[in-house]
Amino acid sequence: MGLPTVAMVGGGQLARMTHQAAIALGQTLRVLAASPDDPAAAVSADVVIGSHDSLDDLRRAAQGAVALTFDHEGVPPEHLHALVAEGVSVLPPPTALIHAQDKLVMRRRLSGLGLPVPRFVDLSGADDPGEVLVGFVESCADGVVIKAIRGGYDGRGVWLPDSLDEALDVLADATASGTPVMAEERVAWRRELSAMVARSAYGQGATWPVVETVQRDGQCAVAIAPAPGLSDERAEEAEHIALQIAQTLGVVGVMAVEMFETDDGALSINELAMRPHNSGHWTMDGAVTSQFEQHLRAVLDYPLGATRALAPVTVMANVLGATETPAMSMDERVHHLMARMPDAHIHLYAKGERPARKIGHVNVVGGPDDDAATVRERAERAATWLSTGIWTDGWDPHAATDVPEPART
Ligand code: AIR
Repeated sequence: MGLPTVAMVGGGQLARMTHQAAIALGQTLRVLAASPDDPAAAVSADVVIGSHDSLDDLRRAAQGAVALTFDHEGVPPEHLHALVAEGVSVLPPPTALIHAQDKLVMRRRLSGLGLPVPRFVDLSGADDPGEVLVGFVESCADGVVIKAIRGGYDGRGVWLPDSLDEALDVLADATASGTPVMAEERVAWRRELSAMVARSAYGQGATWPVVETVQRDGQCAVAIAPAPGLSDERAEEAEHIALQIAQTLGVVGVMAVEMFETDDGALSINELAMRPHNSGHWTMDGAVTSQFEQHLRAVLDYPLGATRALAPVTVMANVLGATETPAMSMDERVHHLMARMPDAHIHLYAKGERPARKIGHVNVVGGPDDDAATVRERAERAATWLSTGIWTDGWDPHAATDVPEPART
């Protein structure tokens, strides 16, 4: 049909769900995957097996594709600059992507733009980083966070020392392992928010409603869309910040701007992710256009899709691999969930069930009279069931005689 091919670096769940969106547009997503068993490699007909660390493998993936884009940010920036020099359309461009790869570059840029970020210091370039850290800790009333400047995600590479001694220990360990780190002032926050935005190559921008995210053990566990009780003013401010960052940095594709709502009701930017993001999974069932289709539209320079929510509330809950894999098969767990909650949208990634690994998510789209707490409880109950084979409300699928919740229309 002459439709374009987009190549994505990485074969994880984000690539798998982007491929799902590509199918609807008559396309095949080409994926650069480490193994044919990777979630996206298992479903795409156009797979390049290789490493995101190899310039040659990246070149093979980009060959003949309209754009090269990402399902994770762990790609060496120098390779991406080399590809751009060879004429590959790398989107988001490496000059934008670096702000999602390097926390120090990001902090410097955003604070330079006058955007709300916590105070920070670089501990990687200082002659005596210990002295810099001591001075900084003393100036931070609520303590500090130490972060690896590059490479961390899902809570990896982030440390929350509770005393000056602990902070110095973290610094000593990082120095010993050759990990460049920075320190930030700990933000006193009441909840976490995420503003998802898309920007096309042409420069069109669109934001989805701002969501509240709940993190557990450094990982996103739940997203509630829209963020309950967020004032219109704050929501607009968050969306405006996301659009401004996308525009100013020249982002092409989707981006998540993770923020804190501080104790005094202000916003503070935490992290940027320049790819489809966990906090946008709700859009697959709860918004007119999903983040995955939007990412393709943006990198292909198609007009962007509408981002309106389809319901007053949608909740996404992650399915994580359990500490102990349940005796009941996933097939049987799915069967029971479908029987009990016919309106739950199940998304599984065909990944091995390792403890705490993201293996799927459930979206529950609320009805007109549902409140966020009720929808959240149902989404989390469904996700925990798929993870562990345990119903958090004590329901026994084999002993139960009560009638399952009816399908809603
Ligand atoms: N991912 C990328 N950055 C953060 C996350 N969660 C997604 C990508 C990547 C996959 O997680 O889709 O390919 C890797 O998951 P895992 O469980 O193999 O570490």
